[in-house]
Amino acid sequence: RAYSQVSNPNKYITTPIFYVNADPHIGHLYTASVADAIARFNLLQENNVTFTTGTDEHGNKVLKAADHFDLNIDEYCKFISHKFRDMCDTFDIGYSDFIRTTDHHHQKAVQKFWTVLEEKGHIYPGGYTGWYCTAEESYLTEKDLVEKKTETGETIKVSAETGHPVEWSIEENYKFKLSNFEDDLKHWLKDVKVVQPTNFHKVLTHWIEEGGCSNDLSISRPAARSPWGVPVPTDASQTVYVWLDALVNYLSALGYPDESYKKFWPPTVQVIGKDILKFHGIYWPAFLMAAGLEPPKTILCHSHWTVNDEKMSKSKGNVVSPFAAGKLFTDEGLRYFLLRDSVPQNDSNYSLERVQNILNSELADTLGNLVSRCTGKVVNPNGEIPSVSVYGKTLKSEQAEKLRKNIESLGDSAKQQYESFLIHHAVDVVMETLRSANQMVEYHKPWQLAKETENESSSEELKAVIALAMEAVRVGAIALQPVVPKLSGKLLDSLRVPNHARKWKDTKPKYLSGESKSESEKFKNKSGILFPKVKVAA
Ligand code: ME8
Repeated sequence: RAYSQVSNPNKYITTPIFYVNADPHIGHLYTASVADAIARFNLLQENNVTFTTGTDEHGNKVLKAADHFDLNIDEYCKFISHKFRDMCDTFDIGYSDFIRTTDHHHQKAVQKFWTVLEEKGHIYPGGYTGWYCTAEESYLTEKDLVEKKTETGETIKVSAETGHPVEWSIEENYKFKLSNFEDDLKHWLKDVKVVQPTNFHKVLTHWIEEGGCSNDLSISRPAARSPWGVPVPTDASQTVYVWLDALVNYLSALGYPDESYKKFWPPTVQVIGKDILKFHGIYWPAFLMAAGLEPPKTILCHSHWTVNDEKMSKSKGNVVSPFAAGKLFTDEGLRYFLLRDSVPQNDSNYSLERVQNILNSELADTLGNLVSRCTGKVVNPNGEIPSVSVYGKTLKSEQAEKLRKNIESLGDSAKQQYESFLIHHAVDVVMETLRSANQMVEYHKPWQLAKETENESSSEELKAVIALAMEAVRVGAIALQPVVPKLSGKLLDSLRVPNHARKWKDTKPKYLSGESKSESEKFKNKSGILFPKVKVAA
């Protein structure tokens, strides 16, 4: 699984590591798919890519979950961690390393990182009295809380953001001098590119202006209350705060403290959800600056998926399992939908009807029909793909002109969209080209030309139509590899595009490349339907 190419730029892409207190859902798959698409796009650019994901396994929340299932904590963590890994494998999330915070080398890395912070004078013993939210593993201040009536009529305080209850807590612990890093953080945030899209950059800037780092941060818990964690190296009566533990995964996944981590440091893109922006946009860069390390180049923060316009939650019972959804829509279909029907800055909505409409209109109709129109029995009984170097420029219709323009600009336009993390727009660029190819086919009516093959000009026109439409499919399939690697692979196999000719530079149309006029090819798997129509919603 390791991706490696010699002497090209090194890129490090990460996902958050997921809590093992519950099963994976489509939100987790979405984050992993966004990061995977970015990693794959970088591979197509022939960069050296390391891409990591994994599971976050310490903390009271996880202990409680193991208890609930009456399982030994190690067994429990392994069991759920395996489900996340299984999700990654099922949906082609091509990680180079899957890190677990219970891994021995990770725990050693956390202790090393702690020691560096301590030696540099950023940690001091302190105490904390205040509200603690176990579900968020976070201390909250009065202004983060609202009151709520329970079923028994009792009034309790809950987190305003998540609705989870808080408890009053008095404890001794170690603190990190977060307040010392306010100016450095502001300086880091001066470059708006470090947190994208800009609405989330604004949220962070606002937090800091509102005093978000004026209080120091508790970074350990008494082991008596929080036994499931990494022991503080200099004080076994304390365990490291789960968020510090978890954030260090981005270093330990690269081998830290072994010097080899430097090859990929700092992270190129760290993909996260909006729920963990504060941890990645304030605590994480502050910890890194304190340790003398460079903060990430870009944090890509996305919004959330709702289900039928409601927030996904266990209590509502509307949590969508990626495995179940993958059975309804195929693995590639689900991945396509999640990446295609979302924008990072706003929430997106999952409904059976919506998935069905998108998949049927784009994968089955626009893409699938184009392929079957050009390879069907009547139009193309021998399954030929006529040489596009010969026929690419021969059609003179307006529709063919427009299609050629689309094909020629596809590589640059889609690249720009991927580079701006607007994956849905990259898909738009491809779909636009495929729709234009369908219009060209409708105009030239190959099914009629096929009846007139004794007429030489009809026969040549037929070959040109098929060649140009298939060129649109080839270029589109290369550009869609980050989104649907398997489906694109299948198409490129059918078109007999060799593996070494599937890089981004190969999106250049062949009829422009001046390479020697190639022979016709035979389409492979010509009888198979590319993407069967879905029928699950009324
Ligand atoms: O926060 N829509 O883990 P977690 C889209 N362990 N994405 C969603 C989502 C939704 N409805 N719900 C969750 C943790 N996510 C920590 C992270 S990293 C050092 C430690 C995604 O299992 C989104 O990426 O609660 C969110 O940030 C992440 O899952 C939270 O996963």
